[in-house]
Amino acid sequence: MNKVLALMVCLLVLGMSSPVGAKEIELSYANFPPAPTFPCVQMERWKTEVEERTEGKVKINTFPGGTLLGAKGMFRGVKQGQADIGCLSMAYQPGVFPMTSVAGLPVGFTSAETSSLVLWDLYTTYDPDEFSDVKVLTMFTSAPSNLMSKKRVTKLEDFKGLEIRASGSLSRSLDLLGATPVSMPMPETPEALQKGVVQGLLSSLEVLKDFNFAAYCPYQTILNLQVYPFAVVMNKEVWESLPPDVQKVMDELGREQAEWTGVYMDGHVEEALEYAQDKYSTQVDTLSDQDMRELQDKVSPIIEEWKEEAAEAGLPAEAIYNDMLSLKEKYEQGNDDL
Ligand code: DTR
Repeated sequence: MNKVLALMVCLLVLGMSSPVGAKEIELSYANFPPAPTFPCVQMERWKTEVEERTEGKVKINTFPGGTLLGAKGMFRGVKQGQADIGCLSMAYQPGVFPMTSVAGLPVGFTSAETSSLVLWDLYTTYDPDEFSDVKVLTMFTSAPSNLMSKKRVTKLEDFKGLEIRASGSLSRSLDLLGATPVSMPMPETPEALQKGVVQGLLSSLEVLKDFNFAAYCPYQTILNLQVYPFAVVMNKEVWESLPPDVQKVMDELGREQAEWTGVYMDGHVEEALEYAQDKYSTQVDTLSDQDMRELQDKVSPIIEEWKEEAAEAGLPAEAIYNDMLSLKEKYEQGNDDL
């Protein structure tokens, strides 16, 4: 009798896990930072849009906080099929993305909306080999990077010897400014700050709120340094297995998602600055015009270094760079139809 009962329970449980009208397609989406941060906020928005626009045909299971794949293993993990979709920061793997890393050069982007659209346009124009093993679903960038620090920095000289966390070409900027860069992905930064391994970080300022860095970094200095490029990629075989109507929904979302994320990011930076000032009375400094010009001069070798590396990788470096500058100007003037 007991066996019969157990069997009935088993059948019931099995039946419940695949109810009538179950989603036809389930996809996993891995992300490396914690759920409240902007890469994950954009992930949830994309999930909702895809689920709605495919009328329930597709279900996306999201895994924030490195629960499925971490920052550095993201690209490989998606290619190997450990996750169907993954969100990666190109700056965490120097040398792997010679073309799209152009968007991480110090050219003075002032908004994530502009830089995200520029990155997406450059990617779709040049269709670089670096992403040929995956399907790219969207790209976007963080907002311009500024300093958050335990020590007040009001002039270029103050950078000397400061140990600051960054990644990719932002670490190189710190080098050129005389600071001591400590490279690590964002999720490792809270511990490094708490333990005093670093005295601050270079990033977009929304992390003052999303990681509560305002509690450790009472000083911010506006530098408008590089943005960090991101890509959302899907395992190629999984992409090829999707029906055309689902592919169409995802393709149509590519540029829209880039823009949405940029707009969200810009607004969220403002919110985080207000939060930091209200809750922790943080102080925002700017450098003198003279120091800002000098800063631009000091970091400019990064552009030449990128051009050399891109040319070595067989890319039309000058053309890509010049296209980036014209696209930047176009979007800064709010002219989308050029
Ligand atoms: N600034 C880059 C990218 C970045 C900005 N905000 C977040 C939040 C979570 C992860 C990454 C980022 C960086 O420092 O990695």
